[in-house]
Amino acid sequence: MKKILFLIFAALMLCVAAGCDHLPASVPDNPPPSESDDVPPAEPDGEQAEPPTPADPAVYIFVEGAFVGSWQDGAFKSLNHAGGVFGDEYISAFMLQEILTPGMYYAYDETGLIFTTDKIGLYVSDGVGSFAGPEIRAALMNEGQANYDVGSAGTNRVLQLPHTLGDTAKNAIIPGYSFFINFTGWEQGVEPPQLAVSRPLDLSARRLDHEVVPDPEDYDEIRKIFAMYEVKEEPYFWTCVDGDFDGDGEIERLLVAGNPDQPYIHNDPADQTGSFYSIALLRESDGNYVNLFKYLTRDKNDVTDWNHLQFCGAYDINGNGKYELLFSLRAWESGFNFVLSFIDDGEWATVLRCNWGM
Ligand SMILES: [Ca+2]
Ligand SMILES: [Ca+2]
Repeated sequence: MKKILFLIFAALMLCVAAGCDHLPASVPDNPPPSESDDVPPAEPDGEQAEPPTPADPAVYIFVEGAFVGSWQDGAFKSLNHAGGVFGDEYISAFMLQEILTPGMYYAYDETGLIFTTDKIGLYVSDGVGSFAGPEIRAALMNEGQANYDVGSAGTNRVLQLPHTLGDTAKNAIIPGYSFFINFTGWEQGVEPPQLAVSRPLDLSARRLDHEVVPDPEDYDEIRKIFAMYEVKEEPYFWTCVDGDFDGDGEIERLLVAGNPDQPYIHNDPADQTGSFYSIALLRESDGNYVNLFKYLTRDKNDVTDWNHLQFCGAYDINGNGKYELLFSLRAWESGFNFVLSFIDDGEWATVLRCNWGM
């Protein structure tokens, strides 16, 4: 029931913006053959210009159903400020038309490819998290087909890909509160996958061990951090995964931990701790711990004052032999989905993020 409520609530947001007025370059895979053999090839004249380098099509990326940004021309492009706070508007305006241009999306979970789909869904409503402008919302209501009713007056739309938006809707910008560009494949009851991308991933080199359990040293490390924040509770590990995350041939351990409360609701009057601690660490092969992320809240006895860090999988999205680490920080109206990448200077950094409160 909580999950249903959550999904219904989740269907109540989408946001706003304004921005860019161009689409990514689209390059055909195979140029058309020459129409005629009569035209001789151009002679080099000594000043021959370099042929333009064709741009790779952008790879659009969804984490847990929410659009977080793209990979294109050797760089990630984040929807929201990668290091921002909740409520920041986007730094990178993406047009809705962009993510409707690919003909197919590929959905993954820990087991690998779980489905492909040529449909995408979005939520059109007026309020927090809606598309900007009544004209655009009205126009979007006329796009695609209404999907199953989740109690929101049929404002879910399903679009067959590739989809070209009409004259008004073509100006729609993906809201900076990327709550309801849901991506499920749009079969009722199908939950958003950990990752959905607009080109298939090569997972052949993927080696992750989810069967490991934290060592005493792992507990000690978290306890040390907890002690810094005067937390007396024992850490609870949500995730413990071994793998060569940074592609150097050595195995690291990813640890995601928090305090031992139940993850989503914190309203037990008997529990006066009222604290929530979410931490992600990487234990390197030499035993050193790298702090990837931590999020601490200390408010008491308020149903909205919880947080929970959910690991959403490790995938090499950009094909460089290093895993990107996907997370969703679940928090009441202040959460976000984000992606860490091992960047060139050897540090893990947030490269993609979208506001995704609940
Ligand atoms: Ca490694
Ligand atoms: Ca990578």
